[in-house]
Amino acid sequence: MPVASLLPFTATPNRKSASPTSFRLTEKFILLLVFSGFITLCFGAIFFLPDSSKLLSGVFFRSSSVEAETRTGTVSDTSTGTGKDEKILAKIVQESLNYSFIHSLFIYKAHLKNVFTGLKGNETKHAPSRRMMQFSWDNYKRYAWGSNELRPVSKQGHSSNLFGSLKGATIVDALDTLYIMEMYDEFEAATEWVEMNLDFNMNAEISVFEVNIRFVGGLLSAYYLSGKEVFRRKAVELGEKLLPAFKTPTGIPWALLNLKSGIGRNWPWASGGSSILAEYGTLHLEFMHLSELSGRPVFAEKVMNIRKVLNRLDKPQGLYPNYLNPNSGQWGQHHVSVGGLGDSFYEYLLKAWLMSDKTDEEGKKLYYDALQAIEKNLIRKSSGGLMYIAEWKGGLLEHKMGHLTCFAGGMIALGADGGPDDKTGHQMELAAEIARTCHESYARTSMKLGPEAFRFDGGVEAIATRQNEKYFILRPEVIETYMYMWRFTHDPKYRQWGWEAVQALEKYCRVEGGYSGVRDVYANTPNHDDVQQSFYLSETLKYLYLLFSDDDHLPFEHWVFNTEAHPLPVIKKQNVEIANHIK
Ligand code: DMJ
Repeated sequence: MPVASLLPFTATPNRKSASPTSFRLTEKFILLLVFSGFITLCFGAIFFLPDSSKLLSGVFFRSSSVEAETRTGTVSDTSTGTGKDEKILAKIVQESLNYSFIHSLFIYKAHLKNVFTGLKGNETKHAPSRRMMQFSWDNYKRYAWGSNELRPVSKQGHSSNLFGSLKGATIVDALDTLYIMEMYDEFEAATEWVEMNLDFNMNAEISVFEVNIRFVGGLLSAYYLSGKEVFRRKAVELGEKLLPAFKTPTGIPWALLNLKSGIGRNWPWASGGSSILAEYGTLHLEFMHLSELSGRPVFAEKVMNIRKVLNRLDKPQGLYPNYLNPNSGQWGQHHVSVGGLGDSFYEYLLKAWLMSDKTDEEGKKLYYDALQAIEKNLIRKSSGGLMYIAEWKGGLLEHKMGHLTCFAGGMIALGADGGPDDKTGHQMELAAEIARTCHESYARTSMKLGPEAFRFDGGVEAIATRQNEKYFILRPEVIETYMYMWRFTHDPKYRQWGWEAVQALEKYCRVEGGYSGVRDVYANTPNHDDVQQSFYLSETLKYLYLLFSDDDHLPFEHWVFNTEAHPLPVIKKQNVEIANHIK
């Protein structure tokens, strides 16, 4: 699909150019006219040139791969077969379409809207989360620039083994949040770092899932929001590096991959050498976009094959176990969870359907069937009336819900109006109940921040009983659900709950050098874990910002958020149809 047809969806009411040299209104209009003329000229040229269909397909459906060839040298020339001049013309037309005409048009429209309404955005509502972002970013920049994460208490860099020796996780994860919050100077600094320093050619063993959702997802969003070619190029380059992970007898990818040798393996703790559902099942959105942007079907093929393998397997009670052996293609232990190890697999079924402009019927069916099985087997109500999603171990329920599971309120709300048998009302109620339970898990602590896991047994409800489940690491899932619930209901309680979270974060997590997780949310004074997670900037603060934004800021009909809150544009049906027609 053409990048040009995706970029219009970047329009939001307050959007302005990320370029440091922005134009005045009249200059923009003149530019717009000049580009309109230029585009008309180019279209005329295209239609009157010999073999115009080839060139058209180059411009609209393959032009990204032209770029990839010239800039990375990694993509082979299987696409257009056009000559050098045609390629150059295609490239000029594409760039005019993508970055100048379309972008200017929408920036211009956004500006006009503000002129007419007299609004400069919702600065007052946005202000707290934006200030929090500024503080997190400034401290990361000051103390940990280039490291993966910041240690805000000891004021130094931090790296977990998820990224091997890859660098800059916070920078890549934060790019789109900076852009969305209109922190353009910071966005420029981050872009420069990516251009100069983001390198994947290293002997590093990384988590395929984490690198995909944070790095590939972050780069893709930064590309779609800003139109800067460097992000597209780096995303495709990294995607190529991840492909050897799929070299298993079934095509179910390894969890860990050495970027240099291409050798993969699974986590040693995972049931009998299994791959993890939430890891191999959370590649779909990014890989579909990699195919769109590179013109190479291989990425889409890899993730569609995962579905094929899953479709062949029997599902106990219609549920998906968390463990699957990539050699035998058989389930490992029958553990099922909508939290850790399972969560984003379900999220990506729904979002694959939404991101395909509702053409991916298989994704849709898989999601609603899975949700039905979850409702029947895992969702329960406590005696105190709290709805929760339990975990399932070989047929037995563990009455525990993770902070991670709280994302499900947002997911169920997002899918509520698409399911079979007109269950919208029922699913919205379910989503609201889960949001309420997760809010209770916050409200029942001293710090008003939620524990990592809370239980509904032994006489407690929505409370952590084990010491090693009482920590809070700045996770986003509860605020994420508030954001979705707010968008769909406009019930002010969701903003109120979000505001409570802002106050708690300020009181207990903010330290001199940034924001830190805490070890026990039931204690009266915080014991900081000294990590500012990169997902705090990419997810928690972004969802807070969107919770207090107007609904037309990244509207859901045009954008789908990956599991790390990186917005990816919906691939519009008409573009797919045009592409198929021309092919
Ligand atoms: C994020 O990296 C993603 O949301 C992932 O899907 C689950 N966990 C973290 C945040 O808690």
